[in-house]
Amino acid sequence: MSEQLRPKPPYDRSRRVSRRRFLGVLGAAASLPAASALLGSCNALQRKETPKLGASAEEIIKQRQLTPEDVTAALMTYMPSGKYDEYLMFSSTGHGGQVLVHGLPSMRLLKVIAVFTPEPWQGYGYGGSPNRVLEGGSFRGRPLTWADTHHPALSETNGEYDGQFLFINDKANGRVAVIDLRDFETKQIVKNPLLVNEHGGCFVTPNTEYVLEADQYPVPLGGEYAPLNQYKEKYRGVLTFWKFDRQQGRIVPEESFAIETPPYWHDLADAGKGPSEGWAFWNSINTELAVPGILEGRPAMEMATTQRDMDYLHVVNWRKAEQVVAAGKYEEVQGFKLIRIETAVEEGLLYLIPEPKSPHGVDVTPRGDYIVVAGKLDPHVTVYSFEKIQQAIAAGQFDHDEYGIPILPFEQCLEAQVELGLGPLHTQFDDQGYAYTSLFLDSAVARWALGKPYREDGWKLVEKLPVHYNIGHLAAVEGDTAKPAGTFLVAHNKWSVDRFSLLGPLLPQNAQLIDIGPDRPMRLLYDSPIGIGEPHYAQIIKAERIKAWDVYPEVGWNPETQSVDPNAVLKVGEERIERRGKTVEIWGVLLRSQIRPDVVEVEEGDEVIWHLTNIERAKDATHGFALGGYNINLSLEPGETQTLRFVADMPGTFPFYCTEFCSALHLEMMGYFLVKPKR
Ligand code: CUK
Ligand code: CUA
Repeated sequence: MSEQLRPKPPYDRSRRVSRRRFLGVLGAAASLPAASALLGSCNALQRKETPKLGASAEEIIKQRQLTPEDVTAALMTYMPSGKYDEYLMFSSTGHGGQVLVHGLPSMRLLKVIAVFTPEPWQGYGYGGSPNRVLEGGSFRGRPLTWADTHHPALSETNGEYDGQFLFINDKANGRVAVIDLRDFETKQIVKNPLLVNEHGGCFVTPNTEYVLEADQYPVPLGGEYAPLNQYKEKYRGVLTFWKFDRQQGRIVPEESFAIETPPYWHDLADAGKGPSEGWAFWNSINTELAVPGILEGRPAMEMATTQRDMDYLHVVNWRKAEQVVAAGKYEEVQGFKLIRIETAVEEGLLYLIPEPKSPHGVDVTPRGDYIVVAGKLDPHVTVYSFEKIQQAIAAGQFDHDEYGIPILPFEQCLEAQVELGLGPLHTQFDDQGYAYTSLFLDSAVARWALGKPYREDGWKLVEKLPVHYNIGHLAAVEGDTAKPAGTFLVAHNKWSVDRFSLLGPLLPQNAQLIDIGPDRPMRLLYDSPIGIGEPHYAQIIKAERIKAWDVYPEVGWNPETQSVDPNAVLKVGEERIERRGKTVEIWGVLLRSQIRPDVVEVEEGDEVIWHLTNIERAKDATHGFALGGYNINLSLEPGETQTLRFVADMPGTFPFYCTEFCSALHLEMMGYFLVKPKR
């Protein structure tokens, strides 16, 4: 990366000058008092902001020197007590390994969904059935307790979010998780056996037939050892299509498949829709096929991977790939169906199109007619026409890369290039025919007009809004679906620098809410610090689409099977303890304010199987079950049954208790687990 293209720290001198100039322009345009009020609100960072108790609205506005824009922003985002947000935003947390759910426009954090990282409050990874979910994501038999989550993907029906499931990828370990949005719990983690590191996932096909996932940093298939001087021959990229069974709510690895590619690094992906349904698109970088090796005298990867002016957009006909697999033209590698490069070429299901230098995001327009690529080292977005791609395929005039994959002529597939600014990354859409692209180096959101059939005044930049700072992804309401809603957009900024109270050198990210309503310039409404991990992508859904349970449908519900558990205890008085040789099995219940049975005595070395059912039917009457010393903690939501299995290998006296303050006599909700030492 050249010096000029490095992200500028927002606090450096050049930025400060340009900000002052920005304020100067505003001051000239606006009336003098308005400009001084704006400057006042900048200085306000250091001033005490708490208004006098009992002050009127006018007094508060005056004392805090709020501008009319500030007041509008406050009124648009304020959520009175008891009122619900209209939208829900699901965002990744990067190497936090979980998913966040925020309400919009209030930007209130509503939930952290435990996905790849154990989370005690949700009883996730502390003895109950979620342990099996986490184990499903083991790496060659080794448990993993974190992930680098990047791209949440809501399930879709006809290209619109249906509110049923959420998928999210793990870049670090090559995994995908499935979350059921009836109870907002993670149900499955699958490990991709062909790759180690990935990035181009999760993206779903318009009816969620498949969840897309591809490598980022290639390895030999399955991650076996091969020295780096065999990169071209042995290392491979993998475009994966995970089959999703909506009825079961699970990915089916046996019905999934992958397509082998050269060891280009794959970046983001998107699935076609409308006319392009049945196709998928992946960006790539490092078509130079460079490998690291600074100590061996090789150039650093940031130099080596940016030599060529063009990389390759991968264009995949997945409907055809599906037929090729059905016809048996695949190999089993690591127990996974793989279409080899030669087969993919022969069958005409994989094409490349040159794309400008080191692209990052690829986003299909709402009608499925264009593919927008943003190249982080190119100030333009490049727009390809799906129709033109099809014509170029039909015309059959291809170059080939060194692996024999056809390359379609760039000019023949190109619809437009729009210059937006420095460091374009990701693009979203609204209902007015506008696209929104994040500009990492400019720290701005660019609003630009799509061409026909979206708008007459198409393919041009409309305006830019500064954000704070170094924006990565952005998310508009249903902004990557067939029917974007417009209204709001959230900028997921990587750096917050000076926006929040300083709490040590690890700073939060800054999610900024932006009004993208029609017929007016974009306006910044709200800064929301993200103190849990680093969101990359996010999706925003209309809240009404989600039909979550308030209590489990029946008493004794097992959230793993989504049905009544045969070991559930349905009534108080039916709890019991049985001993069979060295096994002690307990059927227990929890209710306000008892854990029954409340004394369990076993012998050291006994195997303990402990079924626990929360028999409550009242909303929010969750009970916890904590067993200190044994690393056990469950969260039992109303109606839920969980089963613990462990060996009582530590003699002693262990109180167990409820961890949720559920009633006035919550502290009395306890018992003793006694493990009698061997003599
Ligand atoms: S990536 Cu993070 S800012 Cu993984 Cu989608 Cu672009
Ligand atoms: Cu149940 Cu506290």
